[in-house]
Amino acid sequence: MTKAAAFEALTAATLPLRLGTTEALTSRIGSDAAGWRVREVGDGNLNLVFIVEGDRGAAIVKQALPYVRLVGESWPLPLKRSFFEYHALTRQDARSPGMVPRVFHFDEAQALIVMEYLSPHIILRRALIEGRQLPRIAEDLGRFVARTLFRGSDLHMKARARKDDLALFADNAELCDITESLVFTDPYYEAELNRHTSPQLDAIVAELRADRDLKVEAQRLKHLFTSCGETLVHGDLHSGSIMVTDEETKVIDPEFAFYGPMAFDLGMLLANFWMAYFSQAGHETGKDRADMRSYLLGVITETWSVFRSEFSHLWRTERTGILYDRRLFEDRGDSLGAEQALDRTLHSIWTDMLGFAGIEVHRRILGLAHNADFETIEDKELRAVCETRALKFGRHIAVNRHRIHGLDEVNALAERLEKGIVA
Ligand code: SR1
Ligand code: MG
Repeated sequence: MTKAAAFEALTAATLPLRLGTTEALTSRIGSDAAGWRVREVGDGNLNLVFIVEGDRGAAIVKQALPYVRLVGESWPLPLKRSFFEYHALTRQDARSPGMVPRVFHFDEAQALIVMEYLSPHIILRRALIEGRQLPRIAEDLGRFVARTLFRGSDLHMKARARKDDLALFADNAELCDITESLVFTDPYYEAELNRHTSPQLDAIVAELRADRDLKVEAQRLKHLFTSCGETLVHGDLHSGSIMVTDEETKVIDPEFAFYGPMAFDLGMLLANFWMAYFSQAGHETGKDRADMRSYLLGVITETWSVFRSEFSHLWRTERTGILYDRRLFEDRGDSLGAEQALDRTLHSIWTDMLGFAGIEVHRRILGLAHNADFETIEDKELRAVCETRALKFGRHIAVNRHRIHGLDEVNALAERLEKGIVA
């Protein structure tokens, strides 16, 4: 048996030499490796991403680094996240076909994945900052989340298969640890790597860190995150993990995948739409963004509604797992019982979704990993105004999540904060 070569990070210069005979690549982009054009374009926090163009096409080569790129070698991170990304992509593709990039090749020792180059797609976050209204995102993402969450759970899978997957993804502990610290804990105390717009936000940051109800709620949500292995979640479903054109939506980067709570992906996704909403005032150069703001609130409402209806459809047609056994309900003529159970399931996803969303908003303003929606607002005073509104919004939906009954109420709060009606 030949021994796998030791890991070595690629560079634009070494990539053609090292992958020039990889059939999965040469068969798609052409075998004249000396003529390949290679650009490193990774702008995420963790990995290297190369676009490789040959005379017959292009592909993406994504490689994990043994540390957190955003911070440097002082923060080691295992290469095996690439293994989890590969396995998550194959499962997402089976559960929601056409919604993730096609994978052509995986090399575990080199922690690299060769996959489809999505073009002319751009990162959704960038599109929303530019004020572009994408017609398909709510429908595509609502359906993607419903399908992946439902079909990765005990509602649908055979118990043995789900437990095998639960065990497989349990080893993604270091990436879970990032979320456990960066999302649920660090924002709420003076953690070393935190930063915020200062001095403008100093007072509200101190207030939030002294807010007992908020901290308890954040820890309850963390408890849910660590202990509720219901389904295979994407684990990092923000607008930087989505690529779009007007016609197509693709979900990328599932390296944080693990068995977690149903509501986590939805909470993160909707939080990023709400942050896009609150940041619009900072991108209003010349043209008013009122239309964009109402588009974003509409996207939130539609994403949730598509999610609900697709999840309900799957509940009625694909409930083949060990939960809410049909023999107890439909087979005995008690369809209403199955509907009652569906209502209760959706209600708890709703409540937890609000909590995760509120916490995600906070960590992007108070923690280490900020997002470009706010960061690209150059006027610090204006950025702080946008961030303050978002922080108050996040606090409200996290703490009051059990008393909030619908998106009309949540979006109305967002509008009042945006207009300065609520202090
Ligand atoms: C140290 S990693 C920081 C963040 O980047 C990723 O995209 C995740 O969102 C993570 O929390
Ligand atoms: Mg990522």
